[in-house]
Amino acid sequence: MLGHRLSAAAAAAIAIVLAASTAAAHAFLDHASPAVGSTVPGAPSAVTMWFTQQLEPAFTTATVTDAGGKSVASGAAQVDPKDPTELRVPLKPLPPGTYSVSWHALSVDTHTTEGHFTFAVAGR
Ligand SMILES: [Cu+2]
Repeated sequence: MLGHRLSAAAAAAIAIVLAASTAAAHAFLDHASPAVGSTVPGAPSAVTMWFTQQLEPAFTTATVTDAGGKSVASGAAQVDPKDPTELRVPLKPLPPGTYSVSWHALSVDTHTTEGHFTFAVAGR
């Protein structure tokens, strides 16, 4: 069961890397915390994503949902004013489970990109 989850996560990470290398001029997800496909031991207070290009805050957003599709964000997704490649979504206290992150970005070169990934919070 865990093995299946990890290999799906690895495939998703590889797909993102391939997309980034074939269209390097756009804002693709570089890395995230919690990491794409990872299982974290405790509930994170936020999902933070770093992109390959600076983002336009007004047209960049992300949602985080639980297995039932319900939002678990405690506030709006925000681009960091000090680092416009960083997008952060604050989270409610998360019970163990798998969560989906879906992002839509407009980069400063006016191209839109989108993607999604999952992470899991381990049970105790
Ligand atoms: Cu572009």
